[in-house]
Amino acid sequence: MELTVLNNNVQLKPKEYRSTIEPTWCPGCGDFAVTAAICNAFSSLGVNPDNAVLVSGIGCSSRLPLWMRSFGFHSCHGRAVPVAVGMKLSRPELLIAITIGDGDAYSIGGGHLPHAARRNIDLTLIVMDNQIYALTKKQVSPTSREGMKGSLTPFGTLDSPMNPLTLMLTYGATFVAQAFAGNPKVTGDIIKQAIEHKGFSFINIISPCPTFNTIDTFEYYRPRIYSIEDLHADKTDRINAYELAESSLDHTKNPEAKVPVGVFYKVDKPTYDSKVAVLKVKYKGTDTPDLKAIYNRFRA
Ligand SMILES: Cc1ncc(C[n+]2csc(CCOP(=O)(O)OP(=O)(O)O)c2C)c(N)n1
Ligand code: SF4
Repeated sequence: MELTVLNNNVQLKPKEYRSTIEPTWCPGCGDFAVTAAICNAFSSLGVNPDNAVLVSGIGCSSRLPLWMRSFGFHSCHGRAVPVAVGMKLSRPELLIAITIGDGDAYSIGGGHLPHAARRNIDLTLIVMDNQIYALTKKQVSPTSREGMKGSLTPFGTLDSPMNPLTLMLTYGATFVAQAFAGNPKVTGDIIKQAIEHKGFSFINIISPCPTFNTIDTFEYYRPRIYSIEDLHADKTDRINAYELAESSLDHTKNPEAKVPVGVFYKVDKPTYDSKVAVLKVKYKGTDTPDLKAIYNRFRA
């Protein structure tokens, strides 16, 4: 079964995807721009908000579904991906996107990523990467640069930052991209492509936290960001994708190095949810489970 929500064509303006609740983010937080980019993507795809679910974990960024008119699920820290997987497998016709932070995605929830990616479940994973644990007030995260001082690492972290792009390419994600919150138009377009992609799509969005990360700011990134679109036209070229992705962290050691944004990799592969649909038909399964029969199986 393939995604049907894109056919709804409801013609809402971007701001009509926003809920009536005012965001509680700090002024200047990159996550405002990510919200605007998601609204732009939904609007240009004609997504019906009644058929879209945003699943989050815990963190500043994970509050995002509250500000949106679509359905939302605020799950546990690190557990948004398995919650979204369960939703997609039971309701494959819905658009399901995950909106979480770098700590949530790459640390406590990191064990879920390889399996969601290798199964090619039709989900869109949007990570707001501020390179810090912001909600818990400045602990270093897996993407914090080496030497970053945090509330628990006053002399600077000894860890090296992980590279989420090379990781997701290795895990088998069929759509791998990076965006920058400082350019919401380009970010909206990448989110749109990710939603349209049938399979597991991943976007690392550099989304600065001006309150707790005063190094990796909008001002820091703006002159370093460059688009890979012109030099990387063949999105199925995994080796080139990998080399470009690998260069994404060079700037932490070399002040001259640039930071690539755009779509690194995109290939078509059967989705897990479409395989489940085939299995259901083959073995005469149903979309309306008999809950009473299921409860009875587990009664003492
Ligand atoms: C199981 C569990 N462990 C730890 C916490 C504490 N906690 C809440 S949010 C958070 C970090 C959030 O950081 P990140 O995912 O990077 O999102 P940000 O706040 O930076 O957007 C932590 C450690 C928790 N809520 N639940
Ligand atoms: S603490 Fe940082 S990530 Fe959290 S709302 Fe404020 S600016 Fe945004």
